[in-house]
Amino acid sequence: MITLYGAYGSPYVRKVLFVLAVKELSFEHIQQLPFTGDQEYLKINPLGKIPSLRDGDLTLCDSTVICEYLDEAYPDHPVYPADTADRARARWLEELAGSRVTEYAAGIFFQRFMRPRFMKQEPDEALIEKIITKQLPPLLDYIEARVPEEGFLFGDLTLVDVSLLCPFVNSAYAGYNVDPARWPRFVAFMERVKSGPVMKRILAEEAAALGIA
Ligand SMILES: N[C@@H](CCC(=O)N[C@@H](CS)C(=O)NCC(=O)O)C(=O)O
Repeated sequence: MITLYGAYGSPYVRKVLFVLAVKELSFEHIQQLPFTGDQEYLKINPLGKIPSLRDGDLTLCDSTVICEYLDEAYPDHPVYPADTADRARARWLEELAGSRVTEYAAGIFFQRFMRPRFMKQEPDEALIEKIITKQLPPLLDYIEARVPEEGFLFGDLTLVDVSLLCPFVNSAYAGYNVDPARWPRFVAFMERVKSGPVMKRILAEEAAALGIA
């Protein structure tokens, strides 16, 4: 039995939901929130971060570790490219998306969505302005130069495509959308990733759970 710990709205949890769905694996989803100091959860993940996953006796933390495990343990419907060089490129872009890009894009989400809702604090609009005008553009230029004009990065839709989208799902919840005039390929690419049946369903379920739909 697989158990996923992690709340809707996390860009990292979304990656794992995509892999579980593509592989048609049944699982129990525990809506674990981060930043709670929950002592029971700290026994599962000492960092207190989400997601974590249990598969039988195995407990894993970190979305990339979890997704790689699922891809190896359940090889039907692979979510990484088959070619070694392509896999390495995919892992790098997944790392980029999950580190600095998420820090900035989800930073907007944290300021405009999480702070008012959960901390009763005003967003730091000066910080958001810096993210939008200074910090994100060089990363968006880098991504724009790498995404394809049509289709996905490595043929069929894989996890790296979804990983690049995920931070911008969060920023969109907070009112920031990537400018299609400046980064047209990436915007069109994200629309393709979003419009596949699996992502459509995951995003609809998430938006409903967050009260955004
Ligand atoms: N590298 C981790 C990052 C996970 C992460 O930072 N998750 C956020 C939620 S979106 C979290 O749990 N933050 C709580 C914290 O940093 O204490 C992964 O890929 O799973």
